[in-house]
Amino acid sequence: MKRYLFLTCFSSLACVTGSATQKSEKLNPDSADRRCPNVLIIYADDLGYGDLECYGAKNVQTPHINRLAAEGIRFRNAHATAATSTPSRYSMLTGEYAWRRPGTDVAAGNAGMIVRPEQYTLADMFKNAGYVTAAIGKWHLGLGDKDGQQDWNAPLSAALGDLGFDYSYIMAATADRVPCVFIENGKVADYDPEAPIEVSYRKPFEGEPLGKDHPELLYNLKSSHGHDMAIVNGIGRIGYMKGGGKALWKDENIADSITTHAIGFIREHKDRPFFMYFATNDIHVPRFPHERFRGKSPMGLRGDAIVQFDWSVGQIIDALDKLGLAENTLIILSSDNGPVVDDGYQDRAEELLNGHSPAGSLRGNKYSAFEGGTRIPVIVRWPGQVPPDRISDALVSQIDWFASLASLVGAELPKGAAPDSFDYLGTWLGKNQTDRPWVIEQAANHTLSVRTKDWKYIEPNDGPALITWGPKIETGNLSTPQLYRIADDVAERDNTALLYPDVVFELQNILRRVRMKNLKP
Ligand code: NG6
Ligand code: CA
Repeated sequence: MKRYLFLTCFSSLACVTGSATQKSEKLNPDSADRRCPNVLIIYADDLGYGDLECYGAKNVQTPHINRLAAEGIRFRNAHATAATSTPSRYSMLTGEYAWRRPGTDVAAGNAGMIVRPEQYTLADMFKNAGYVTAAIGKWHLGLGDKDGQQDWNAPLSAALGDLGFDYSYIMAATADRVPCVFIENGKVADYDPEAPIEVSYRKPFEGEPLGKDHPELLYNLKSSHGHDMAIVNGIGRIGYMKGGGKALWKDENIADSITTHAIGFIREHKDRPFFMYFATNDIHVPRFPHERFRGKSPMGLRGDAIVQFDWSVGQIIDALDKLGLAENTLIILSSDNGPVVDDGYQDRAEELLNGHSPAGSLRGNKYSAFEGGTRIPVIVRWPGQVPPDRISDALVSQIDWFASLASLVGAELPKGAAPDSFDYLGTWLGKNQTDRPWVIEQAANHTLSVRTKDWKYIEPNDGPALITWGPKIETGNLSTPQLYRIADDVAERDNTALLYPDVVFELQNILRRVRMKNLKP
């Protein structure tokens, strides 16, 4: 059991200016003292570097996110820690690289809790600083004590309450994985006692039709690869499921449900500092936005899912405005990994791109060791504290949100907490453009890369050049070292490893030392 001492949360001004002369005052978090900013992480899923209008997208309009960018900083060299969801989220929420921990790859919907209750999480940090904390939306880091042992008809044996979240309303994994129900504070939301829930990733349940045998039942979306097991809401999923009844989600309502819950939480806690991790289902597959977003982009469902994501963001900033909280809320908007076009459903995403480039000018997509896998949009807004309409080209990584936000609220971390996270608060808040000297990126097959401001090194590995399932996505794998001079080869076309052996050596050395926990940025 973790103890919460409610000791921290100093004057944000002191933290922001870093002024040694300014006295840090302790705040009473239960009072209406508004100097601790609310912190809201808006985390999209599979949203690429080129997918937002304010990052150059032409075929989709994102007015609300454009507004955040106009009122804050748009980072152009920011990186997620991994090219898939679970390791990226694990790293961001624990401040520890996922590749240090076995069992942090893309999790099944019945995975046991991957972040262990005794680990110190970002939510623990905020809770200890006196914040009320919430996780809303996609979780994908396991629930319960053990893989496959959950009883979905009772309170789960371990859930987000054990990780520092006071409130949670989540999807266990992804929308394409069972169980297709929301979980509120460790229990299935809107539980239907008439339809007890069973979940398996091993064998089907007798009498439950499967997507692979019954394509005629896939009335909402058909699979392009995989996603042929349980059928829920006319969509094939990964994994087998029985029951759920009234608790089953309707994919077209997911954005509405999570946005409503997020706004409800904000309203309820408007008078004290809150931390909210708002992780959207958009724009992950199955892309099945609500009817009112259909046709809002010329790109079909994938574009419409971006519009729906932008709507959710708009609703939240509108709620903050109406409650008078905008000035006192730090918003960080980003994505868990790079984009993917065909990720398993016949949603015509590829065919309707119409020249749109989800990863912008970067090579590679989700799963990849190339930049497109992990370089993602990051927008930071905090009116009055973060300069408006700025671009930052500083090299930054989501791994540092933990230590930087701890620094913002004056939290002291327990020994061993967030071991890979470092304080770059000044960069995130636009006070300076200090680069991280290096950033480590993890591809889907665990290949690691090192980015510096000018270079990118991808360690050699013998994996295939394209992912082995479905669409043609470059993995970035090569059996020899790759070195790209990113400064003038952003698309990673020209492998210069043989030309610059000393740079290869230097970057390999960084990687070796980071692996050994023997190098700090
Ligand atoms: C893959 C799924 C893909 C997506 C991904 C996880 C298949 C064929 N593909 O295994 O659709 O769910 O896992 O995405 O099943 S992530 O963004 O959550 O990491
Ligand atoms: Ca993702």
